[in-house]
Amino acid sequence: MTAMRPWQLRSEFARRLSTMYGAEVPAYTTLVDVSHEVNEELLDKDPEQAQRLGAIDRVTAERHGAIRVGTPGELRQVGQVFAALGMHPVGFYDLREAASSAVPVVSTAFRPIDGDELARNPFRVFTSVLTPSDRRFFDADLQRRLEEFLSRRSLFPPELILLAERAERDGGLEQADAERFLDLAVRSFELSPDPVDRGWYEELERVSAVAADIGGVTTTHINHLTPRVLDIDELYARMGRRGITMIDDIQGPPRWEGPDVLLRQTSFKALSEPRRFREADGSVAEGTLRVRFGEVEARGIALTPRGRALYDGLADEVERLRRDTGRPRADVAPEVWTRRFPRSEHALARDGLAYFTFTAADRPDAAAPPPESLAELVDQGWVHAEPIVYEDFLPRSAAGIFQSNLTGDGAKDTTRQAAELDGQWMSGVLERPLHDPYDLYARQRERSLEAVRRRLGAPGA
Ligand code: OOG
Ligand code: NI
Repeated sequence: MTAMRPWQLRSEFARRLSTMYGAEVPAYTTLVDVSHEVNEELLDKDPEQAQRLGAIDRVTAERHGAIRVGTPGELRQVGQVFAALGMHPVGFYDLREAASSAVPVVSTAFRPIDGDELARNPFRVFTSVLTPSDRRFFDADLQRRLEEFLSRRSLFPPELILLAERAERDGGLEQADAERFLDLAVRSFELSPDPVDRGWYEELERVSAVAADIGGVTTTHINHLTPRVLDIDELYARMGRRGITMIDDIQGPPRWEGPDVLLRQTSFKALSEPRRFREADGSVAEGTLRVRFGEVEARGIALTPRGRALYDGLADEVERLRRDTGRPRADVAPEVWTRRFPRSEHALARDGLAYFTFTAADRPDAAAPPPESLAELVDQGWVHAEPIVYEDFLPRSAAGIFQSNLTGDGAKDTTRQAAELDGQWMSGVLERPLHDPYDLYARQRERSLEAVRRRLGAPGA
């Protein structure tokens, strides 16, 4: 019998989820095909450049998904299932504050955290949990009925949770158990054919379409699966030519002359899918719902807190200019970036704005002692800097992505009390440490610097 290790379970889970989603949402398959087409072309043109932020095998298999659950208990179970796949909660995202529309959830992302695990398969899942205690969205009566409804459902069969616990404890599963685990796990994220209670769904929809999507049904589902593309502008143009209308914008940093940083994403709106509804009189009628959509992303270099502050400042400036001048974002943003953001990776590394790993270069002429500072070591060619790819999400873009299946704006009453939920709350619910993305990048950087110090004996590095 062969054991499957967590990373093998993760790869296989991602692959099967992709097959399932492709069968259910054919436009997703188009997105994957076009992504691969674009990636292949770039690889042919310049293999080294194309693979600077990840080997092509990793990028080709790379996906992220998104799920939404209703209760702390459900979130804890999700954490258990993903732990079996070597995916750990990273970061806290509060989407209740999004300016554009009301989204009553807080979120984290489950993903591998070690460099070698990311290289094997970086599958990640953006996971949101509903916030029924937030008075800006739900009054006491609706909160009570919502929590009651959610307490009666069970998203994951007990057998799945038991197998997940065993996989985490033993560092994998034997073949037969792995097969069963994968089967149950994938099935938990399929769209259910069960009829939807129309009255209840519509009541929640008046508060927020996301509340209805989560709390209006008795199951959960994966709501998008996102391939990674190396040139998202090219992909955007090609999708249009294939007759698939994307949202108006590519979110995140603009296309510009300088380095690619963080994350750029775009999506197509949720498609109308047939669903059955239970009406007030108990009869079942055919109808449609828009709950699943497609998204694609291009990943860039991870920014340090200082780099991120600069990024957020530029995003605000672009938004202001766009509003004041009425010019499109795609015109305004590159101008602002050209004026204010460093033009080269070298400058990002030197100014501590982005994360890199460092390796000591071979210097046959190295008779002189190496300089003390990292900036000098890099400038004088003692040390090579390799960018660290951004493995996380952006709250602003995430809020925009949520719009992909919001039909209305919902009703958020900002005069009422917010529920105080933060990373500590999330960690308590999960009964697991919540990792800080910056710590993870910094640790990777630090480990590489230790090796440089050992090689060069340079104290200031
Ligand atoms: C999650 C939206 C966030 C992303 O890529 O930023 C997300 C959702 O719609 O549930 O997936
Ligand atoms: Ni997404």
